[in-house]
Amino acid sequence: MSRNAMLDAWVSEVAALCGPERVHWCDGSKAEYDAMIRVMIQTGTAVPLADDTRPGSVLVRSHPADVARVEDRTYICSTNKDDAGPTNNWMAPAEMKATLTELFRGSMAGRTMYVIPYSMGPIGSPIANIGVELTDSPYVVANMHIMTRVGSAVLDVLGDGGFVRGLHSVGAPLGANDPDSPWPHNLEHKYICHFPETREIWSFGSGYGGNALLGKKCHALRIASVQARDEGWLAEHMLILKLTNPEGRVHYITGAFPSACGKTNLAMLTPTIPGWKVETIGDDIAWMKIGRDGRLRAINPEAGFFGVAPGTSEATNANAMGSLTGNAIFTNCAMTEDGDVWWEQMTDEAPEGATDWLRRPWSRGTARKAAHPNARFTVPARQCPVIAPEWEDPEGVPIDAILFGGRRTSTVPLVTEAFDWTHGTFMGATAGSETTAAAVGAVGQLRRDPMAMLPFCGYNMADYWNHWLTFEQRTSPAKLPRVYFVNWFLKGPDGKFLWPGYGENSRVLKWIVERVEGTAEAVDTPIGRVPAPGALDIDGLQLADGALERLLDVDIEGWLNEVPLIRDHFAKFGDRLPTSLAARADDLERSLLVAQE
Ligand code: GTP
Ligand code: SPV
Ligand code: MN
Repeated sequence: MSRNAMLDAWVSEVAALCGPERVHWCDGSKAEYDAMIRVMIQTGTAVPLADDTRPGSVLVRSHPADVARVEDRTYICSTNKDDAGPTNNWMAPAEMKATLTELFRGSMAGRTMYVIPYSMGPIGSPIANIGVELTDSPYVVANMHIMTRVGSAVLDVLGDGGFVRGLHSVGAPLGANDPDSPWPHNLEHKYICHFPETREIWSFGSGYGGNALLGKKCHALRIASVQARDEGWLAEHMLILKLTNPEGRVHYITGAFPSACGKTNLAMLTPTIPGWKVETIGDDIAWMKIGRDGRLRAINPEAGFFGVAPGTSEATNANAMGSLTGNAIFTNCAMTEDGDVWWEQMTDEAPEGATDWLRRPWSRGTARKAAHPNARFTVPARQCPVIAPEWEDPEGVPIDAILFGGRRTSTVPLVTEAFDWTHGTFMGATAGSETTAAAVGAVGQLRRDPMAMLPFCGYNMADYWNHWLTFEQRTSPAKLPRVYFVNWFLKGPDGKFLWPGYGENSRVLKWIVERVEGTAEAVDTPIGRVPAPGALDIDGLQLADGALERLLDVDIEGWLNEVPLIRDHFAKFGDRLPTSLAARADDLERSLLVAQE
């Protein structure tokens, strides 16, 4: 019981529908976290890792049919279909609730229903937003403990106020004598549904990541993007980093890259250029509001990292490795004989005698992958060796530059600066990227992923672009961040990356803040401003012959081929498309044709 009548009534109503054996109100304590881990060990969901290598940590292995977000099962159930827009699955709220009600009926039988009051953002801060997740998964409770601020203090702040309602069930009821399975889920039915007008989330059938940890993508992006539109701010799929130059001057940068396209890595990067320092504010989500000073300020609503494990190593992301020394939950990684986790590229040499994520014997040289490509770690943000001291500042940090990006093997140069805010919005709106293992489906297919929000925007994407465009009227344009497009993923004819990436990306960040400070040179091209010859610091960097030219080259033919793709993409939005974005497509084509002559 709480002091919130709406919450109590809702909990009773859901308990009556779902029929759990008992209801547990989460207090957010260490004892509660430990109890969740114990339950998972008992049911075979988790195995403890060796205490001398990763104290307080476990490995969890999911069912192979439940390993990533399910975009084709994700719905935005607004009253009007047009308010969900052409990029979202839609069903009328009443119809969807009727379907879901039957699925949820009795779905928690034999299980405990946990009531998780959580805060996105520091508890009690004016920018924080409260949600309550009801779930029958101890894995969700433990992960929510790390990823959000959970507990009784949230209820104190909530008082009798409103909150985002998140209902989650793995959809695997247990009969009286049924043994539990290591990864309960529902093979047949999966639904990740959002009711933006009533600020509700109903998620059924999956226990994995963004499908089940409802504070993350469902609340902090899909529902929050609608709240942000209504209240005049932005909820974005962005990392937030603090960059300090050798003279001690500080700049804050956000970056929107699609899932598994480099946010966590950039947020924790170890610069290769002397005297520069990066500290982390957030690695996945940014909420941004115009502050009293007229600047766009960003906070990280999360409290932990749910990061991609494969590819993470001392060489690529030492600060992620340094965050993972204990108190971590690893999901779908391999396990070594001495009780540690392992994943592809974690060490130069793969282990011998390991167990893969499907619990099969695995050893160095085995052809299949040891870890699932979307294997993840969950770890408290405060464990990051380079977490910025101000990472929980309720005022947020003032943003100097916003990056958009994606995986593009051709056409899109290493870095391009937008001419102005509208052009920056155009760059974000037309961003393309190759799909990754973060969502179920084909990998490596080029698709438009506007602002890296394609799977996360809770309303019509054209209205969302329009909302972005309004920021030029919300403050003086000079106070808005500059906008850049970056691409670490260009490949040469040999199929190898042209740019070394990771810590070397600090060279691009350096050019960007020097542009902000007005000291770096750029040249105008039809697609935006690129570094002038010599302006990008490549001191001490060994690049292949001709690589730099290719990285900074504006491929006029390639971009002329891109224009019809952009127009097709825009055409999907009919007359809801902001006219200023359509005009930018025309401008782009015109200047490309001039450049071609
Ligand atoms: P989500 O958590 O799914 O939102 O992903 P993310 O955007 O945080 O991506 P992350 O930083 O975890 O990187 C995903 C994959 O891209 C990892 O396998 C990285 O090793 C790889 N990656 C990240 N940065 C770079 C880079 O600069 N160059 C190259 N080639 N690969 C990179
Ligand atoms: C993403 O897919 O962008 C993630 C992982 O950050 S999940 O939480 O599963 O959405
Ligand atoms: Mn993400």
